[in-house]
Amino acid sequence: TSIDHDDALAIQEATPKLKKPPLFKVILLNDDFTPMDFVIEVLVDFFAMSEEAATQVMLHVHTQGMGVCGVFSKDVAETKVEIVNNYSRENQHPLLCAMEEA
Ligand code: TYC
Repeated sequence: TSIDHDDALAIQEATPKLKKPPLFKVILLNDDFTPMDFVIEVLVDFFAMSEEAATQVMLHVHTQGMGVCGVFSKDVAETKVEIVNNYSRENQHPLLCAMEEA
């Protein structure tokens, strides 16, 4: 009635392995021109951050050159990058959003 080592191996061999989908970091890049308030607005509106969290992330990007806005599935990360970059262009700011595998 108990499952021994050979049983376990047989089960493992017969079980299709489902790989965990990769996650992607969405990152913001610093630049010299985008107003700090605009970056905070982007983080609040598109990454559901509080004003306080958004200010911390913005200042991190401002001083360190880049920073993580969040970690998402590939589809969600791609959509966020596109939405943020389109919104920045529409408002004539050079702010850049990108993604990298986590
Ligand atoms: N460096 C910008 C400034 O001094 C502010 C800024 C922060 C720009 C974060 C982009 O991703 C960024 N106005």
